[in-house]
Amino acid sequence: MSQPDLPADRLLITVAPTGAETAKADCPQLPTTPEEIATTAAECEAAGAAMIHIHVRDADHRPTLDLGLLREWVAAVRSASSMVVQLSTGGSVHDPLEDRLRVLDAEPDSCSLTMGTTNFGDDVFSNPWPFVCELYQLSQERQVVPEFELFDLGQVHALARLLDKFGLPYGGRVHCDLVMGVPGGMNGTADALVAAVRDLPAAVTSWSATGIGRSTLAVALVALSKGGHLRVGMEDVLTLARGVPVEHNRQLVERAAALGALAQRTPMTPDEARVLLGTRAGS
Ligand code: KMH
Ligand code: ZN
Repeated sequence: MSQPDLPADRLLITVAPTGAETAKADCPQLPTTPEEIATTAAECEAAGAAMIHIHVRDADHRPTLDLGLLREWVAAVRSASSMVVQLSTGGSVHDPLEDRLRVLDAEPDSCSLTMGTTNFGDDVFSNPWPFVCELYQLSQERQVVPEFELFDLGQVHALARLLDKFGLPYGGRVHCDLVMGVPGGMNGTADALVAAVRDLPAAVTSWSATGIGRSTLAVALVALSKGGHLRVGMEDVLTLARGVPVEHNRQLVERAAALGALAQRTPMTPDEARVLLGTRAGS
Protein backbone atom coordinates (compact mmCIF):
# COMPACT_ATOMS: atom_id res chain seq x y z
CA MET A 1 0.00 0.00 0.00
CA SER A 2 1.64 3.21 -1.12
CA GLN A 3 1.64 6.72 0.39
CA PRO A 4 2.87 8.80 -2.56
CA ASP A 5 4.54 12.07 -1.61
CA LEU A 6 4.46 11.19 2.10
CA PRO A 7 7.15 9.79 4.39
CA ALA A 8 6.43 6.10 5.03
CA ASP A 9 6.21 6.52 8.82
CA ARG A 10 3.17 8.79 8.72
CA LEU A 11 0.13 7.69 10.78
CA LEU A 12 -3.37 8.95 10.05
CA ILE A 13 -5.36 9.30 13.27
CA THR A 14 -9.07 9.81 12.71
CA VAL A 15 -11.23 10.84 15.63
CA ALA A 16 -14.90 9.81 15.80
CA PRO A 17 -15.98 11.86 18.80
CA THR A 18 -19.76 11.44 19.08
CA GLY A 19 -21.48 8.65 17.11
CA ALA A 20 -25.22 8.10 17.10
CA GLU A 21 -25.61 5.41 19.73
CA THR A 22 -24.74 6.96 23.10
CA ALA A 23 -27.23 9.21 24.91
CA LYS A 24 -25.99 12.50 26.35
CA ALA A 25 -27.82 11.67 29.58
CA ASP A 26 -25.70 8.52 29.94
CA CYS A 27 -22.45 10.26 29.01
CA PRO A 28 -22.50 14.03 29.64
CA GLN A 29 -18.91 14.37 28.39
CA LEU A 30 -19.96 13.32 24.85
CA PRO A 31 -19.64 16.33 22.49
CA THR A 32 -23.18 17.01 21.23
CA THR A 33 -23.30 20.76 20.51
CA PRO A 34 -21.53 22.93 17.90
CA GLU A 35 -19.48 24.54 20.69
CA GLU A 36 -18.46 21.19 22.16
CA ILE A 37 -17.55 19.74 18.77
CA ALA A 38 -15.43 22.82 17.97
CA THR A 39 -13.49 22.49 21.24
CA THR A 40 -13.12 18.74 20.71
CA ALA A 41 -11.83 19.29 17.17
CA ALA A 42 -9.19 21.80 18.31
CA GLU A 43 -8.02 19.55 21.16
CA CYS A 44 -7.91 16.41 19.05
CA GLU A 45 -5.99 18.12 16.26
CA ALA A 46 -3.44 19.34 18.81
CA ALA A 47 -3.15 15.74 20.08
CA GLY A 48 -2.43 14.36 16.59
CA ALA A 49 -5.73 13.72 14.80
CA ALA A 50 -5.89 14.77 11.14
CA MET A 51 -9.45 13.76 10.25
CA ILE A 52 -12.75 13.96 12.15
CA HIS A 53 -15.72 11.65 11.54
CA ILE A 54 -18.86 13.52 12.53
CA HIS A 55 -22.36 12.51 13.64
CA VAL A 56 -24.49 15.57 14.36
CA ARG A 57 -26.89 15.99 17.32
CA ASP A 58 -29.87 18.36 17.64
CA ALA A 59 -30.73 20.79 20.46
CA ASP A 60 -32.04 17.83 22.49
CA HIS A 61 -28.73 16.01 21.91
CA ARG A 62 -30.45 13.44 19.66
CA PRO A 63 -28.86 12.20 16.40
CA THR A 64 -30.07 14.18 13.39
CA LEU A 65 -29.37 14.52 9.68
CA ASP A 66 -30.95 17.98 9.49
CA LEU A 67 -29.08 19.76 6.70
CA GLY A 68 -28.91 23.10 8.51
CA LEU A 69 -27.32 21.47 11.54
CA LEU A 70 -24.94 19.43 9.39
CA ARG A 71 -23.74 22.65 7.78
CA GLU A 72 -23.47 24.37 11.18
CA TRP A 73 -21.32 21.56 12.61
CA VAL A 74 -19.08 21.45 9.52
CA ALA A 75 -18.55 25.21 9.83
CA ALA A 76 -17.88 24.94 13.58
CA VAL A 77 -15.21 22.29 13.04
CA ARG A 78 -13.64 24.18 10.14
CA SER A 79 -13.45 27.36 12.21
CA ALA A 80 -11.69 25.56 15.09
CA SER A 81 -9.35 23.21 13.24
CA SER A 82 -7.89 22.34 9.87
CA MET A 83 -8.72 18.65 10.07
CA VAL A 84 -10.27 16.80 7.13
CA VAL A 85 -14.02 16.88 7.76
CA GLN A 86 -15.80 13.60 7.21
CA LEU A 87 -19.57 13.41 7.67
CA SER A 88 -21.20 10.12 8.53
CA THR A 89 -23.69 8.92 5.93
CA GLY A 90 -24.42 5.98 8.21
CA GLY A 91 -26.29 8.19 10.63
CA SER A 92 -28.27 6.17 13.13
CA VAL A 93 -29.96 2.83 12.42
CA HIS A 94 -33.29 4.73 12.30
CA ASP A 95 -32.36 7.20 9.54
CA PRO A 96 -34.08 6.79 6.15
CA LEU A 97 -31.81 6.13 3.16
CA GLU A 98 -32.91 9.32 1.36
CA ASP A 99 -31.84 11.48 4.33
CA ARG A 100 -28.48 9.72 4.36
CA LEU A 101 -27.94 10.60 0.68
CA ARG A 102 -28.65 14.28 1.43
CA VAL A 103 -25.67 14.43 3.83
CA LEU A 104 -23.44 15.26 0.84
CA ASP A 105 -25.35 18.54 0.41
CA ALA A 106 -23.43 19.80 3.46
CA GLU A 107 -20.24 19.69 1.35
CA PRO A 108 -17.86 17.72 3.59
CA ASP A 109 -14.36 16.80 2.41
CA SER A 110 -15.11 13.14 2.97
CA CYS A 111 -18.05 10.88 3.78
CA SER A 112 -18.33 7.45 5.29
CA LEU A 113 -19.78 4.81 2.97
CA THR A 114 -20.64 1.41 4.43
CA MET A 115 -20.33 -1.48 2.02
CA GLY A 116 -23.30 -3.59 3.13
CA THR A 117 -26.07 -4.31 5.59
CA THR A 118 -24.97 -5.40 9.07
CA ASN A 119 -26.74 -6.65 12.15
CA PHE A 120 -25.90 -3.93 14.67
CA GLY A 121 -26.56 -5.17 18.19
CA ASP A 122 -30.32 -5.71 18.28
CA ASP A 123 -30.83 -3.42 15.27
CA VAL A 124 -30.06 -3.57 11.56
CA PHE A 125 -27.73 -1.05 9.89
CA SER A 126 -29.25 -1.01 6.41
CA ASN A 127 -27.03 -0.53 3.34
CA PRO A 128 -28.68 -2.28 0.36
CA TRP A 129 -26.52 -2.59 -2.74
CA PRO A 130 -28.54 -0.06 -4.86
CA PHE A 131 -28.14 2.51 -2.04
CA VAL A 132 -24.38 1.86 -1.86
CA CYS A 133 -24.11 2.35 -5.64
CA GLU A 134 -26.18 5.56 -5.59
CA LEU A 135 -24.22 7.07 -2.69
CA TYR A 136 -20.92 6.16 -4.32
CA GLN A 137 -21.83 7.76 -7.65
CA LEU A 138 -23.09 10.84 -5.81
CA SER A 139 -19.76 11.12 -3.97
CA GLN A 140 -17.93 10.99 -7.32
CA GLU A 141 -20.20 13.69 -8.77
CA ARG A 142 -19.89 15.96 -5.71
CA GLN A 143 -16.11 15.44 -5.40
CA VAL A 144 -16.41 14.07 -1.87
CA VAL A 145 -13.87 11.39 -0.95
CA PRO A 146 -15.51 8.29 0.52
CA GLU A 147 -14.09 6.31 3.39
CA PHE A 148 -15.35 2.78 2.84
CA GLU A 149 -16.53 1.32 6.17
CA LEU A 150 -16.04 -2.45 6.24
CA PHE A 151 -17.84 -4.31 9.01
CA ASP A 152 -17.21 -7.82 7.71
CA LEU A 153 -15.32 -9.82 5.12
CA GLY A 154 -18.28 -9.85 2.72
CA GLN A 155 -18.09 -6.06 2.63
CA VAL A 156 -14.40 -6.27 1.68
CA HIS A 157 -15.49 -8.33 -1.32
CA ALA A 158 -18.31 -5.88 -2.08
CA LEU A 159 -15.76 -3.02 -2.25
CA ALA A 160 -13.93 -4.83 -5.07
CA ARG A 161 -17.26 -5.23 -6.87
CA LEU A 162 -18.11 -1.52 -6.47
CA LEU A 163 -14.73 -0.33 -7.76
CA ASP A 164 -14.92 -2.73 -10.73
CA LYS A 165 -18.35 -1.39 -11.66
CA PHE A 166 -17.92 2.37 -11.09
CA GLY A 167 -14.17 3.03 -11.09
CA LEU A 168 -12.08 4.94 -8.56
CA PRO A 169 -13.40 7.56 -6.11
CA TYR A 170 -12.98 11.28 -6.66
CA GLY A 171 -9.28 12.02 -6.14
CA GLY A 172 -8.14 8.59 -7.29
CA ARG A 173 -7.25 7.23 -3.85
CA VAL A 174 -9.08 4.41 -2.06
CA HIS A 175 -9.20 4.63 1.74
CA CYS A 176 -11.13 2.24 3.92
CA ASP A 177 -11.75 1.67 7.61
CA LEU A 178 -12.20 -1.75 9.21
CA VAL A 179 -14.89 -1.42 11.86
CA MET A 180 -14.37 -4.40 14.13
CA GLY A 181 -16.14 -5.82 17.14
CA VAL A 182 -19.68 -4.60 16.36
CA PRO A 183 -22.12 -7.28 17.58
CA GLY A 184 -23.18 -8.61 14.16
CA GLY A 185 -19.97 -7.72 12.30
CA MET A 186 -16.47 -9.19 12.21
CA ASN A 187 -14.72 -9.93 15.45
CA GLY A 188 -12.25 -7.41 16.89
CA THR A 189 -9.25 -9.74 16.82
CA ALA A 190 -5.82 -9.92 15.23
CA ASP A 191 -6.86 -12.91 13.11
CA ALA A 192 -9.94 -11.14 11.74
CA LEU A 193 -7.94 -8.03 10.90
CA VAL A 194 -5.24 -10.02 9.11
CA ALA A 195 -7.91 -11.83 7.05
CA ALA A 196 -9.62 -8.56 6.09
CA VAL A 197 -6.36 -6.82 5.14
CA ARG A 198 -5.28 -9.85 3.09
CA ASP A 199 -8.48 -9.58 1.05
CA LEU A 200 -8.48 -5.80 0.43
CA PRO A 201 -8.72 -5.00 -3.29
CA ALA A 202 -5.41 -4.05 -4.92
CA ALA A 203 -6.82 -0.56 -5.60
CA VAL A 204 -6.89 0.26 -1.86
CA THR A 205 -4.23 2.89 -1.13
CA SER A 206 -4.68 3.20 2.65
CA TRP A 207 -6.70 1.69 5.46
CA SER A 208 -7.41 2.29 9.11
CA ALA A 209 -9.03 0.14 11.75
CA THR A 210 -11.15 0.72 14.80
CA GLY A 211 -12.14 -1.79 17.47
CA ILE A 212 -15.42 -1.24 19.28
CA GLY A 213 -15.44 -1.40 23.08
CA ARG A 214 -12.96 -3.78 24.62
CA SER A 215 -11.45 -4.73 21.26
CA THR A 216 -10.07 -1.22 20.81
CA LEU A 217 -6.50 -1.87 21.99
CA ALA A 218 -6.11 -5.27 20.33
CA VAL A 219 -7.28 -3.82 17.02
CA ALA A 220 -5.06 -0.70 17.30
CA LEU A 221 -1.96 -2.76 18.10
CA VAL A 222 -2.43 -5.19 15.24
CA ALA A 223 -3.35 -2.37 12.82
CA LEU A 224 -0.05 -0.67 13.62
CA SER A 225 1.79 -3.99 13.20
CA LYS A 226 0.26 -4.37 9.74
CA GLY A 227 1.13 -0.81 8.70
CA GLY A 228 -2.40 0.54 8.95
CA HIS A 229 -3.85 3.75 10.33
CA LEU A 230 -6.07 4.30 13.39
CA ARG A 231 -9.56 5.56 14.12
CA VAL A 232 -10.39 6.25 17.75
CA GLY A 233 -13.05 8.19 19.65
CA MET A 234 -16.08 8.05 21.89
CA GLU A 235 -18.26 6.80 19.02
CA ASP A 236 -16.43 3.50 19.44
CA VAL A 237 -15.26 3.26 23.05
CA LEU A 238 -16.27 4.98 26.29
CA THR A 239 -13.68 3.63 28.72
CA LEU A 240 -9.89 3.86 28.87
CA ALA A 241 -9.75 0.70 30.98
CA ARG A 242 -12.30 -1.29 32.94
CA GLY A 243 -14.17 1.22 35.13
CA VAL A 244 -12.23 4.24 33.84
CA PRO A 245 -14.48 6.44 31.69
CA VAL A 246 -13.15 8.54 28.84
CA GLU A 247 -13.49 12.19 29.89
CA HIS A 248 -12.33 13.79 26.63
CA ASN A 249 -11.88 12.47 23.11
CA ARG A 250 -8.38 13.92 23.16
CA GLN A 251 -7.37 11.20 25.66
CA LEU A 252 -8.09 8.56 23.02
CA VAL A 253 -6.18 10.52 20.38
CA GLU A 254 -3.25 10.94 22.78
CA ARG A 255 -3.25 7.21 23.43
CA ALA A 256 -3.33 6.46 19.68
CA ALA A 257 -0.40 8.84 19.14
CA ALA A 258 1.52 7.16 21.99
CA LEU A 259 0.91 3.69 20.53
CA GLY A 260 2.00 5.06 17.16
CA ALA A 261 5.19 6.47 18.70
CA LEU A 262 6.05 3.01 20.08
CA ALA A 263 5.63 1.68 16.54
CA GLN A 264 7.83 4.55 15.25
CA ARG A 265 4.95 6.22 13.45
CA THR A 266 4.44 9.99 13.36
CA PRO A 267 0.94 11.51 13.36
CA MET A 268 0.08 12.93 9.96
CA THR A 269 -0.89 16.58 9.65
CA PRO A 270 -4.25 17.48 8.08
CA ASP A 271 -2.41 18.63 4.94
CA GLU A 272 -0.67 15.27 4.71
CA ALA A 273 -4.01 13.54 5.22
CA ARG A 274 -5.39 15.51 2.26
CA VAL A 275 -2.58 14.10 0.11
CA LEU A 276 -3.17 10.57 1.43
CA LEU A 277 -6.90 10.72 0.80
CA GLY A 278 -7.03 12.86 -2.34
CA THR A 279 -9.56 15.35 -1.00
CA ARG A 280 -10.44 18.56 -2.88
CA ALA A 281 -7.79 21.27 -2.79
CA GLY A 282 -8.72 24.21 -0.61
CA SER A 283 -11.34 22.33 1.40
N1 KMH B 1 -24.22 4.64 13.61
C1 KMH B 1 -24.11 3.43 12.86
C2 KMH B 1 -25.47 2.85 12.61
C3 KMH B 1 -21.04 5.52 9.74
O1 KMH B 1 -20.86 6.48 10.45
O2 KMH B 1 -21.02 5.58 8.52
C4 KMH B 1 -23.42 3.62 11.56
C5 KMH B 1 -22.10 4.27 11.61
C6 KMH B 1 -21.31 4.16 10.36
O3 KMH B 1 -21.68 4.88 12.56
ZN1 ZN C 1 -19.99 6.71 12.44
